[in-house]
Amino acid sequence: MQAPTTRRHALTLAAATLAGLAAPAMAQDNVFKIGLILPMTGQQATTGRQIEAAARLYMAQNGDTVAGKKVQLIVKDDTSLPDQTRRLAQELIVGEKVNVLAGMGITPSAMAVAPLATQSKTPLVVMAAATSSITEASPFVVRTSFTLPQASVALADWAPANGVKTVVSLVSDYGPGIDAEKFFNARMVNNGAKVIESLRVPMRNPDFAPFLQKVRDLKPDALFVFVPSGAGAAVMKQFAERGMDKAGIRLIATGDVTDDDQLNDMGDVALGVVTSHHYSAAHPSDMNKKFVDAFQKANKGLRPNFMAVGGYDGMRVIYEALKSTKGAGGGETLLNAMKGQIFESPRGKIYIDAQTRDIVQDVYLRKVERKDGQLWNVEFDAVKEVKDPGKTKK
Ligand code: VNL
Repeated sequence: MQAPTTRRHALTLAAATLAGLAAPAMAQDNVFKIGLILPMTGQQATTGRQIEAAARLYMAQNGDTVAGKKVQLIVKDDTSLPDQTRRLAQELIVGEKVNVLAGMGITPSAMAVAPLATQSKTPLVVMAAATSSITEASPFVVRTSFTLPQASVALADWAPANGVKTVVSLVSDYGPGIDAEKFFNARMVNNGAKVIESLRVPMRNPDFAPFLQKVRDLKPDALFVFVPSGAGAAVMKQFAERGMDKAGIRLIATGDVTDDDQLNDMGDVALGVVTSHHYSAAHPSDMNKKFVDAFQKANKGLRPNFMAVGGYDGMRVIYEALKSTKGAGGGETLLNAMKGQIFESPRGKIYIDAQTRDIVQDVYLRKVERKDGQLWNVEFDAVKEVKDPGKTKK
């Protein structure tokens, strides 16, 4: 009679111990963690500020309980140093056991984290970085920003048809700049224009002056520029200071240069600059008007830029994947639910190509105009459903 009691006691104890152990695990189970790694300080800080603000706006508008799980956003500052990005991603995967990694302000950061996403089977939602090859660095990458080939080609079709027969390109000397140079220049040549020179300027602490002087001497019809978000105002200022516009050289660029985060402070020199890009805060849709209003209200009047929209849509992709999998399943299940999503974004209709995991979207031609005392990228044409040309070469 002794034994069963003891055994029952032992069983009860074991059950209690198990329950005790299980309690925190259960709590964990009801939390869905998003590790958002961004440059919140340093040269790319505006990108981090824009994306974090957009992610928080999305959560404020859509709640933080999805499919019965509490969504927790963990924001980490990598100061845009890829070694930091990698270290933080490691900590988030191993320590925090995040369900998703997101953010990635610049290409080197995304490239540093891609192998960790693969090893740990953690979906990596790239919200900013825009070199074509990033989606090929890991099968767990999904992109909601854009690619430079995608943004550049439309401008290279527009320019020769609008008086630009000779061009010099000037790009930041790393992934996205090299993509922009390659695809813009090749398309210009294909369209019968002449590329006089291809210039590359260091990505960190660039001094544009000597390059602009060189462009002045070469006297092309236009200068084509790509620099990452945050560096456009400096280019614009030095372009004016060197009297390039007065020398009859037109500035054309990807929309990274007439970045909505800075555009309004650039002054008259920006007027008339034609760019191609996937998002303008002036995009005339109801959804975008609501997005811009809500973003500005929540952020002391800050105007959202293309980084913000990448962050906002990235959160949408994560939320909908969680919903459609009903909160069950690990990285691979979640990843599959991100592929093929199609929806209206503040930028227009977009989808995540199920094969490439890259974004397909309209690319707009825009011209800087003053309206109600403010500078805007006003869209005047659109190329529909552009797939990344960087991937169709194979
Ligand atoms: C990148 C591309 C970064 C475009 C950017 O801004 C940008 C990148 C920080 O892939 O590093 O506008």
